[in-house]
Amino acid sequence: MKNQYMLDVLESVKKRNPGEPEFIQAVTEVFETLEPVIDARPDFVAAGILERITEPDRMIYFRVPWVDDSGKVQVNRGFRVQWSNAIGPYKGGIRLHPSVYGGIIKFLGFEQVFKNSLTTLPMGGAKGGSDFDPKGKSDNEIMRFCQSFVAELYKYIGKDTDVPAGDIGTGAREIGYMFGMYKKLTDEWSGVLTGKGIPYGGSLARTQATGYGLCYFTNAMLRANGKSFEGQTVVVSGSGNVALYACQKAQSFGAKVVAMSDSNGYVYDPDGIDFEAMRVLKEVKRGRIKEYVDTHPKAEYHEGCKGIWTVPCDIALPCATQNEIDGESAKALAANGCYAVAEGANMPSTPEAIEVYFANKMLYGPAKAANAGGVATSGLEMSQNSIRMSWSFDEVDEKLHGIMENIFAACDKAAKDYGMEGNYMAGANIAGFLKVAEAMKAQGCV
Ligand code: NDP
Ligand code: 2IT
Repeated sequence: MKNQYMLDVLESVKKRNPGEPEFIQAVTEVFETLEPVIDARPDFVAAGILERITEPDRMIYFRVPWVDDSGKVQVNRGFRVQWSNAIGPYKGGIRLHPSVYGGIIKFLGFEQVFKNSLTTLPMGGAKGGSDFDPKGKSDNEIMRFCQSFVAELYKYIGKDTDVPAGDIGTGAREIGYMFGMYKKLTDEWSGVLTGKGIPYGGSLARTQATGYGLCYFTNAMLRANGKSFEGQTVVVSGSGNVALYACQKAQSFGAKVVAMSDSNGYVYDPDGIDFEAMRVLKEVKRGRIKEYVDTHPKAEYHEGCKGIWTVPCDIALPCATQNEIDGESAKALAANGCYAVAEGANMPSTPEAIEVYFANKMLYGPAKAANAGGVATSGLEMSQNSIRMSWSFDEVDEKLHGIMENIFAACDKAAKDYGMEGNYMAGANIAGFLKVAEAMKAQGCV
């Protein structure tokens, strides 16, 4: 990056956000690709768009006390960052994981602004969460935590204000408990959360949406480069909501998914992952991935989740967490012939890994474009709640498919327009940014 103004803004972002490397990483990546836009748009400089877009509208930190099954009081920290409502109500998931702190929520909230813009639906960007660890907790403990979390959060959210949803550690069960508590506190039934259960306002296909959307995006990217999923070997990291449905859709497109993981290790199945067995193990039994080999004797379990990137594949779909592919893992992928990486997780590739993708001319589908199908379908859930209607699975899936095709087309076009053909990372950042920047400029300095 040569633009001195951008270097100065980035320097000030670094100074103001000490100890938050993930947030700095996300901002740096966006800035590095926005340079040609800022060079061409002095009006954005005059309007202070970069200074404003790197500072959230507000950030809420709160205590979440709850009583465990032994009667002991536990205290976690809750977060909600409301980043930008320039183009619609704040919107973004809630992450429950012991690694959560302000910097993680900020990187996710910042990314969400551009992602939501790419969906073409009217949604601003937000993120929330807690350092609560759902692993090993009983259903009642999960419920008491969720109720306490919402007893504070409800003051700040609303169907036209801020609409949270799921993320790591937050699925339909948690959203159900949160929705119940919101309703009790406000005496209002509204589409204040998405990812709800189907009997009470959830959208069909929201569960599948992020994984399916990832494959729709990847399919479009492959097609534009003369390739397809058919007959390809695929590795999917993670085995949660996004990973499971990415596996299912990739298989339906004719690919063979040979490996999946959790934070302890990975399984390799030379016959291809048995999707239904994996879904029941992870979604219904809430088991660990190593149990898969108990019923699939040809499959192997390996300790350590990083090893999954040494499994030879044509296409890699990282669907677990941030920075799960480092430079070394990216080199292993490239050396084994992998030619495409598309991100289901948020920021799963380190900057070094991304350099390796470009150096090896691999196709690279960045998270904020490739995994936007989840939040896009959340937007469709909001629409259904507003018009008091429920669309069929096929109707929602078809809309999702169209949105993902359009997102790929927008990334492809923006990259071409700014002289970076094939760089979908730059295309996603530019296309996502332009809409928000225009909206911010039009609305004045607020
Ligand atoms: P889940 O909680 O359903 O699954 C998370 C998966 O990732 C699990 O297999 C988990 O393993 C693994 N994982 C989590 N943290 C780590 C870690 N620190 N190291 C290694 N593995 C880890 O979450 P989702 O599937 O919903 O989310 C996965 C990713 O997709 C996240 O980056 C999320 O932000 C992103 N995303 C999610 C969307 C959604 O709609 N849910 C939408 C867009 C993006 P274990 O069980 O061992 O913890
Ligand atoms: O990262 C994400 O886009 C999500 N976790 C989904 C957010 C949403 O509001 O559906």
